[in-house]
Amino acid sequence: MNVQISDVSQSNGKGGLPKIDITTHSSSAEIYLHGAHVTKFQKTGEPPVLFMSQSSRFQSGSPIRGGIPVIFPWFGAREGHPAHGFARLQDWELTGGSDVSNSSVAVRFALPPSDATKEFPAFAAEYFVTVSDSLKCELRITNKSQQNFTFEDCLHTYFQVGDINQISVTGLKGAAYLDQMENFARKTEANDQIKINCETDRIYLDTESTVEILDQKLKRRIRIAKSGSRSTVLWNPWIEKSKRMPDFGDDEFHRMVCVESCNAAENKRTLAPGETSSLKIDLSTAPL
Ligand code: TA6
Repeated sequence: MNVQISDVSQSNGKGGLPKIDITTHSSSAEIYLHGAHVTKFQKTGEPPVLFMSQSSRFQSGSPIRGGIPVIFPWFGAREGHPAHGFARLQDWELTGGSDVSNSSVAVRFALPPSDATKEFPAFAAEYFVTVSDSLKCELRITNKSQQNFTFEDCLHTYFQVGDINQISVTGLKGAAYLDQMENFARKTEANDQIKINCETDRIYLDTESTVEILDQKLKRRIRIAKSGSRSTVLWNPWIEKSKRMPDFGDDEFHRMVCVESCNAAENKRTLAPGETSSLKIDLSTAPL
């Protein structure tokens, strides 16, 4: 990694995996090359924005549990393959970066070809992360083949909350969703403020809305703005699924919620030869 940017240091993190640490005058972030995985974003003087499991694995072939998993080229389960695609399991290359200003640092990653990528039409996958008083992430996929390329992509963000029982999620009222807890039954969101009090696993469809997490305990709102994303997934594993996840603490569901910005299920994407897609999120906080 020969990228030299002020405020960016490179080191070996957990499990000896290479990572970069970024500091700005108002925030700090941490990104592992494994999966180009943002594992930390925190504004100075505030609790972390991203949740990280204390039981996460940091090893080749395993996903990191928490932060922002980069999901591509499929979402969810796939017969004979790891769930959520291979992008989060591969080592990405740090290909560039710059001090956008004294309060913002941008870095860029690329997914190198591998045995896993060869099963798919030729593509280029690039990931851009900009750290400032907000966190902006962009996943760009370019179809380098001579055929259409259909895939799903998702920034599967884990957010830290003070207490799952004291949050609500807004911005999805009226959206259709597939309820994975009822065999993907199709429903419509009736609530302006969604409360979570059981295992929740929903793929909201055809929505480009900004979502907010209103956290009464931390007295904070987290705003998830997005573009190039037609689906939003809302997930909390609650009690029983938490116990079934070896890389997730039994009681960690109290302090996290996933709001994932995706193109999944019937919102999957198709790129014509030479076309490029862009999935962007902009994460920010404000006092409640
Ligand atoms: O995004 C929700 C979901 O698909 C859930 O069904 C749950 O499986 C979660 O992703 C985590 O998946 P993972 O493969 O990271 O354990």
